[in-house]
Amino acid sequence: MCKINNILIICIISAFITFSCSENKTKKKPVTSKQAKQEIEVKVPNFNADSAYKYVEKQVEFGPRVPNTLAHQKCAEYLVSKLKTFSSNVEVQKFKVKAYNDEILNGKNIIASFNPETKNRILLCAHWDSRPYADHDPDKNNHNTPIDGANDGASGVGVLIEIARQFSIDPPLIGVDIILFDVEDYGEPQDFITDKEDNWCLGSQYWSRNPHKPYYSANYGILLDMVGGYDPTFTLEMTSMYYAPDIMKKVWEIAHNIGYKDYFLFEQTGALIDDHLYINQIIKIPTIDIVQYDPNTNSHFFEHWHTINDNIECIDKETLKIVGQTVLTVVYREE
Ligand code: AHN
Ligand code: ZN
Repeated sequence: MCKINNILIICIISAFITFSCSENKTKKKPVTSKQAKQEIEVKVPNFNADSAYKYVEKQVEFGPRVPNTLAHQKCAEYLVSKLKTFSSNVEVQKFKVKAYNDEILNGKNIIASFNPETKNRILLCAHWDSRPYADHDPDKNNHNTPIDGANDGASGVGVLIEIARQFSIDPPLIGVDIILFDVEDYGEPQDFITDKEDNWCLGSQYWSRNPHKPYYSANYGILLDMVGGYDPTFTLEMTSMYYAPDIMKKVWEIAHNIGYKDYFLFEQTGALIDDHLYINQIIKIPTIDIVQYDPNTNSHFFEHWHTINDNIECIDKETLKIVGQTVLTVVYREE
């Protein structure tokens, strides 16, 4: 009797232990591999804004990077040699295009690839040329003066070079192509309107028709334009929303997730003609534009847009950090 009782008690206890253990297991939230990657494995590098700022400063020191000038040529050499220190796959795509005024411009799209063999890739881009005319300057006498383009041009490129540096230290899982487009900003001046269509973004139009690799594709693209100004807000620009609403949502949510909700607003604003338009239309890679929106200016761009004051003083390191850290997080959260 006593023996049976003992065995019974042991059975009951062990059944209880087994039950509570298995209950414990089922109570735990199942962790999908995607979650595990995001919460445990994924370490996103720290974007260094001082480093990005130096890359912006260096570009501006060449002077205005206007196509067919020496400063433009020198800056191209600098960008190529800098990117070569971070990637063994750097290509220069040379091309000639006709501007709105029939001038022939010598352009160079500069491309740095990471994990070039994988088909699972994303595209990050910005334009590296600067505008030949400060045609929105309050002083009409400056309308023919070329601009430094510290924010309009150099800021996006500075962020992308810092991202390339981070990739060289800690390679991402996904393939990435960084493309620095040329001849974005040689469009018709506001006091010389022509009937020539599509006269902006000539470098990205060229690349979209002649990608650096035959049958090139990417899952999606992110364009950075004017990402260094003070007091920035980035809104849901309509061209991006038309062609790539899911990417927009993903990027904005990640920005909120890492603490930048005050800068990335879920507010729709007007459609822009920018490099992403042609990438969407011609090569059909869904591409968004992260571009500062300022409700207080006529242009809705930053205050010194296309003026002689778009110089290094326009650049806030904090803004470079906000955008750079967001884009880095997007890349490292991809599988
Ligand atoms: C136009 O003004 C046509 N597009 C804005 C794109 C741009 C100019 N981005 C920088 N400069
Ligand atoms: Zn511009």
